[in-house]
Amino acid sequence: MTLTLYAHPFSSYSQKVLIALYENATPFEYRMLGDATAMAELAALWALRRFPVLVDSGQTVMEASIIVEHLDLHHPGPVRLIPSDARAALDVRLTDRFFDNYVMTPMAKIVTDNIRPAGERDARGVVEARAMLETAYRWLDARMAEREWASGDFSLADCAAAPALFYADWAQPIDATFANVRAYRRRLLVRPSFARAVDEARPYRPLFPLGAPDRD
Ligand SMILES: N[C@@H](CCC(=O)N[C@@H](CS)C(=O)NCC(=O)O)C(=O)O
Repeated sequence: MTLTLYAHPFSSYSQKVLIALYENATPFEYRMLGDATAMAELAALWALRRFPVLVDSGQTVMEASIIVEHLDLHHPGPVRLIPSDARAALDVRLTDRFFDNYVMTPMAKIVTDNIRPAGERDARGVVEARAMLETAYRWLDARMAEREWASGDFSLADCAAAPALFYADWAQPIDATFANVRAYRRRLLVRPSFARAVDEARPYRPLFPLGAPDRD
């Protein structure tokens, strides 16, 4: 076994990488975080202690997008997550940035604000995060009008989109007027790689700070 992944099933960025691994049935050792030993190992690997982190034959790889790129480069399978055409790859990377910066980040802002003590909350920041999500949904709805996946064939962009839209809809429900986004989210939910990640995370739903809705 050359690949070790430090991750947690309920973590959105962990799911982004798990989707990539499951898409290609790539074997790996799962170091489940939460366990004190695994947390100490993570801290030794990456000072910022953010996860997921991949260790490949002694090389530490951080940041979910870079891990997916690393997997596509060094452990490719039948599902190529970065297109070989450079122009198509650029659009995949742009779309990946869109999901991280404008869906995942505001979603996380809303969720983490809820964990703070009442006197330390950032009401204005949460209003801005909700507004950013609405703008992102609108942009994505137009983009997805005639697409099955976010950028060409199933790719890194969809690995990013799946957990981002999954949790964003719990934090700031995607309005029915954004029918293309809702349909895309449903397609992602039945994609076997993401369906598996969602199933593995089910036991942790009581941990969702806003209260996980009884669906999905
Ligand atoms: N930019 C990082 C973000 C990773 C991240 O924020 N992961 C969360 C879990 S989903 C985390 O490490 N949370 C622990 C913390 O914030 O201390 C990436 O793309 O991998």
